[in-house]
Amino acid sequence: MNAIPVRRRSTLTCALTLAALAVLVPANPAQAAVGCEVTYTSSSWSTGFVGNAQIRNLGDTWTAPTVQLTFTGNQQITSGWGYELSQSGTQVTARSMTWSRPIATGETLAFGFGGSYTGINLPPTDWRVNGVPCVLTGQPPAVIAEPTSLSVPEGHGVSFSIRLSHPPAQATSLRMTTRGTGIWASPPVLLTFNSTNWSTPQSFSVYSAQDQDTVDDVVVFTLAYPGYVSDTVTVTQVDDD
Ligand SMILES: [Ca+2]
Ligand SMILES: [Ca+2]
Repeated sequence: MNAIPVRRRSTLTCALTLAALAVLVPANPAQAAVGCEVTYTSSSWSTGFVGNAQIRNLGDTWTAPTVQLTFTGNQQITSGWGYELSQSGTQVTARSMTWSRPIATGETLAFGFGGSYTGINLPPTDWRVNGVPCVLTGQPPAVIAEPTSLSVPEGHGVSFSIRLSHPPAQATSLRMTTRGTGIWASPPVLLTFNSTNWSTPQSFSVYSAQDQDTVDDVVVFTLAYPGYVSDTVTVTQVDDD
């Protein structure tokens, strides 16, 4: 593994300097950038509701997009318009019709539905276009890591993925800082996002080295990108001593 050993922990805080020691930009396959921004409005009465979705394309042109959303309650769709709707459990899938026109960058697709519910009619969550999660309108651009919390046995490695919610104005590298305890190592990569690869998750791995203690050490990565809300990833060692 192409890794840089980091210092042994001294006291409570031991900053790990993992990033920016070397430059290695991974080659990304040519791939359409997928990004979407959702505006959802609804009106409901005692047992029924109508909902309208507008989804703006932040990435490359969609030719036949598939939209997914998830209800948090017992909402059941009984009618729909704009796109072809189907529901399985709490998940709704909206597929473009054969006559639906492509949605270019910056354009918006729209569909709506009527349905029934009992209890509280909360807005749907986990909106996705072609499987890629969307942001809600009004949300600021953000760094998105998945997962944001994970554990790793001592002597092993794990990885997490990083992408951006919105396309950047220019290509810039992610700034990664760490704090925590323990002995950790990571490849000396510099992750760069630009106008074409911003929505494609890039993988970053971290290795938990053997140590002599019995403590489940923790390292927290802060992932910063200029003009974007940072995200953090917490990695917890499962000590084997
Ligand atoms: Ca140990
Ligand atoms: Ca330990």
